[in-house]
Amino acid sequence: MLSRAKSEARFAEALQHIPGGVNSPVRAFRAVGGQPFFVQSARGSRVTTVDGDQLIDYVGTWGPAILGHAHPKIIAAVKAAADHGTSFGIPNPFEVTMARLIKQFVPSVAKVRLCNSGTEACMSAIRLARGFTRRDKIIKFDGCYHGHADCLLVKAGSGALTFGNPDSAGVPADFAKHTLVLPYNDVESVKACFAANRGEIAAIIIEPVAGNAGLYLPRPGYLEFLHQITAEQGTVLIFDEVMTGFRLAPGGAQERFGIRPDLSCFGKIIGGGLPVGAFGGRADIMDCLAPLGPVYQAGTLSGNPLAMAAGIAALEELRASNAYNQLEEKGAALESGLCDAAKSANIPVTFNRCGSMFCGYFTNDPVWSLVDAMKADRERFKKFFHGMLSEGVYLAPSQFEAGFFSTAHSEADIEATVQAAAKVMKTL
Ligand code: KE4
Repeated sequence: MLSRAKSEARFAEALQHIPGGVNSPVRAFRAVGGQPFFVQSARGSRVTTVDGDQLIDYVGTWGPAILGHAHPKIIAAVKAAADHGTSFGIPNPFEVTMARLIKQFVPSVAKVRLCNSGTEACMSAIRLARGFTRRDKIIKFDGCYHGHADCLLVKAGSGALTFGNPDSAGVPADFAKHTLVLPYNDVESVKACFAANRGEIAAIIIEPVAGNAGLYLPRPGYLEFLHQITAEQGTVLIFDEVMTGFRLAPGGAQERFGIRPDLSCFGKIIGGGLPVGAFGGRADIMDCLAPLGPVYQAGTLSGNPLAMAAGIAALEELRASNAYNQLEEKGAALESGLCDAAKSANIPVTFNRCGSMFCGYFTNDPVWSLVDAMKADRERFKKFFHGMLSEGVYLAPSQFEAGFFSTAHSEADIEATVQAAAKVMKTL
């Protein structure tokens, strides 16, 4: 069992100062019940709580920790950079190195702008696509999350093909109405939407592998279809690779699936755990950005030397090591172990995985969309989550989040995880 006293005391104080006691809602454990533990430190595949418990971590700070926590080369890079100052607000060599590295990893990126979060990257890419096309409407997909910009906190309206409705308080209907929300993996709805909005759609933004409703993949041919119809319609195709970028392959999902989007959004891994975002792609679109063009976008800490130093160290280590083959091998071992555990406990689980991202849904049916994901047994997931936590394994605290593992996850970690799952599954 996890000892909790110090975490509970910390959380009680946090609740006095911070809404919900957290600086990002998913950390509050609302989807699984109970209170979050507090982390004292993290190294490799593990986090250590303020109560001294060590947990095998399958969240990896939601994606950045692909090399494990506190990788020595990242820590050394940040320490060395910090000795020369923490922020300049004037161009620094690191940001050019980072831009060059992103272009080397992702061939569809001819130019790139750095910013400070995935939200900023997606918000800016949308504004850029609207400025470039001089159109207002955008298409997003059910279950995909692109950060918390007003125009992206939108759910399908009654006229799904014509209007979006706000998906959060504080978002005016006027800010949501230009966002059209369609089902993922559904070709016909995209065709109908373009027919109902001829010449009006600035962009499609999509997670090429959807990692914000658990994890589901594009059906064969789906991304190719989106690439073709956007090219025909003069619409900008934006891949939100904030999570998948530099994770599913050196060039992200677009490398894995062989698609060149017009723009891509990045974050997480390129900051080595420090605040970061980036968006890039076709030069004719990117050159519409201020100070060259009329689309304004800015950021005090964009290209920050510490975040750049950390991200450069991460990308260089990913390129120098055999990281992606290692992650595929580890993923296959984890997947087969967890599926065997479910089978021997006679528990229906659909296990979706792409590289080092995964989600086990407690359902018998395949999961290709949000509607499918909603069929999963969330009560069973809650029990599984807390059972695994008691066994020293920290999974994403929601059935509707993806799990991540790193090059630092050892065979022993994966074996311990599988053993824990076999034990906990029997109690569900
Ligand atoms: P940030 O603004 O949180 O850096 O990035 C937003 C974002 C954009 N696009 C995708 C595909 C994302 O997954 C995210 C953020 N991911 C969530 C995890 N589901 C971050 C966790 C959180 O909100 O605390």
